[in-house]
Amino acid sequence: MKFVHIADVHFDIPFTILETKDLAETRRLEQRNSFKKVIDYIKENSIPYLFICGDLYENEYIKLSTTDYINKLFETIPDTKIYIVPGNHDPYLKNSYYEKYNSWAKNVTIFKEKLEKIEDENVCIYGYGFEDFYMKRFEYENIELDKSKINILLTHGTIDGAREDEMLYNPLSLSILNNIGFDYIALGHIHKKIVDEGKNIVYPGSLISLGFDELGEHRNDSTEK
Ligand SMILES: [Mn+2]
Repeated sequence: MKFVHIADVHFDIPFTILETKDLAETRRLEQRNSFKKVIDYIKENSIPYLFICGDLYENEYIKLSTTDYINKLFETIPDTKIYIVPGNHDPYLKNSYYEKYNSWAKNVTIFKEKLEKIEDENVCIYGYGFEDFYMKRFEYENIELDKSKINILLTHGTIDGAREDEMLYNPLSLSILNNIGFDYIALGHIHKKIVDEGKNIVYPGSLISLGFDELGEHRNDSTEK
């Protein structure tokens, strides 16, 4: 199957690290353009699924105009099913745009904190996300997969975190996840691209560099499995 997996777009982040408001505004335009490139890629290649694994926007700063921009792009790929798991910067709060924006495109599904399973032909998509700025240990050990299907987990969190603060962001255990046996685990939270040894647990990294600690290439690969 073909899908595109992105995370950590952080729409409308203020970019206060940049010296002038003009520079920050320019960077936010680049942020929009890079997202549009992803959508254009999906359109040109008829990719059936888009997974957005948290921190699509900044809850505190996201503007209605930006939400409209995102949603209009979603509407340009009506044949692509878009699955969003909210992260710690865009939790599914009451009055968040996830909750209050009532024109989300028909092809968009937004997960909440309760694990949901969506069956679609030969694929089972499992997802859960943040409903607040923090999420402690989530019970996922007992998930039993139908191995005759392709099983994908979407979430936003920390794999094998050790520090106390990491435990506040949906801590996940690599060995437990490996035991469950998902074919692909689409994550967000870490802004650097990380692919585990089995090549099926992936942080795509932020879409564009959001700070001077995120330099280097940021690529939008599509994955075929
Ligand atoms: Mn993030």
